[in-house]
Amino acid sequence: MAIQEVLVPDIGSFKDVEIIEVLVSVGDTIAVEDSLITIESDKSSMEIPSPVAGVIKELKVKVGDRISEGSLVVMMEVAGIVETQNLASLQQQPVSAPTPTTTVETQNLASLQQQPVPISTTTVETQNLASLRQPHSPKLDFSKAYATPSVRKFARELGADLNKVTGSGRKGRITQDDVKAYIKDVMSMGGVPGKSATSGNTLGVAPMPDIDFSQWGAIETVPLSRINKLTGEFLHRNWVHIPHVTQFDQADITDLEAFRKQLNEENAKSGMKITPLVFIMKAVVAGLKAYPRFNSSLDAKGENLIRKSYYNIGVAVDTPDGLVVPVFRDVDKKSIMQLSEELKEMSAKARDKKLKPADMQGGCFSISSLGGIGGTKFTPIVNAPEVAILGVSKSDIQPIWNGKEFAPRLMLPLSLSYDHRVIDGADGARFTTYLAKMLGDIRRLLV
Ligand code: CAO
Repeated sequence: MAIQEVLVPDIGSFKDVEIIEVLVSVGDTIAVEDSLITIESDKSSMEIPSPVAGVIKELKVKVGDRISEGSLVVMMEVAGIVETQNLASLQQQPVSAPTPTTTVETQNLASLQQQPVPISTTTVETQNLASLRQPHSPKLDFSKAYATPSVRKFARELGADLNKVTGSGRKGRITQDDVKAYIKDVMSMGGVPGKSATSGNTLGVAPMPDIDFSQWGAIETVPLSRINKLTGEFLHRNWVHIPHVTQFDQADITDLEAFRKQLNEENAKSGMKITPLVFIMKAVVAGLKAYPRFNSSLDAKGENLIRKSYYNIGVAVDTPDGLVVPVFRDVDKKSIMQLSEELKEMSAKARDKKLKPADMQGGCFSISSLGGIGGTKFTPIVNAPEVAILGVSKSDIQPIWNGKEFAPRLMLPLSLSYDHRVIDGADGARFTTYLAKMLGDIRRLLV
């Protein structure tokens, strides 16, 4: 038997913090990881566990004392000769390979370390997996993380970045289960052997915290509509999988607008209303013809481009239940009047929930027009498997320099988001420039 000092280990950003509870008494038999004291800073509290097993011989602290890393907590009688140590020193040892008996997750990680990690730039978490493969991972800085030393040690052994783990314990403390859940998430995405980085279903990041908002005031819980949920899932998937770039531009639609107004006056009796959107649909088709890469889809493996020789355009429609995107077929073969009629019908169907699944399939490119509402620009999310989407905002009169003077022109803001795996920045700019040219002089659509 030997008497050993038990010191406060690495407790991150906690320094000179108050002891609010002493959890052991002289004579208590303690196992490794049993909590000895609870400390509390102005932000949170933390239990300090024992790094060794033994019997408490003497308490060196009391409630109200202030401690920091290295402070003496108790004197402990331990079996055999054990050198004075604390968990902080353990953390400085090279990270050893996980033992096969720890947990299922640890075994998975061990196997992961022997596997090549698929090349991926999609998420930071994939880079973490790459670091897991190094036998001696560089020491991770967990100083800001709120976790006990044992959880810190556990995270270090697995190479998990505690700064990215959301704590589910008291006052947000990170538990061992939180670390396991985080590792599972990381493994369920791109870095897992046999699974490509683009086929994972999760982001590989810690889940969002479950917050009780009623603690700050009155709340009401409103379930999401089915459309909201489906759209949310779809948009989330596309946002994660597709490297987006948004190209902004504006088109001078002064002449187009004069023509549109004239058409509307001529058709006033019939009740037919033509909005700028149908001209934009036509201009987009001209753009797809001029730049066929925009009228393509990546195959599932991401190895081939599938080029389409048809021109079906999806238009996002805002409904009380959420966003839907009916597809207008063969836009290249339809007149402005036909498209206006169809737009009216489809929007009504969408708002009356009468769209069939087939009405929303087979699109080549989508348009999201917020021009009837307002705003200057936005970044729409690509509607996969399409590779680009055009956002349209509200036109307004701007002073445009015509070489001699500033002239008032009606300018239409365009926001083109595209999949950067398929479309280069130069082509993105060419496409919006082309659109602006077509919309600036719609006679060109006939050429
Ligand atoms: N600039 C200025 N005015 C515009 C305009 C623009 N870019 N686009 C439309 N307008 C005008 C129209 O001319 C019309 O004016 P009048 O009533 O004076 O004739 C008015 O705005 C309303 O147009 P609208 O929105 O009803 O018709 P639309 O053909 O432009 O759009 C539809 C139809 C279905 C696309 C639209 O109603 C809609 O739902 N938009 C929302 C789409 C959406 O939510 N996108 C976001 C998805 S991304 O999260």
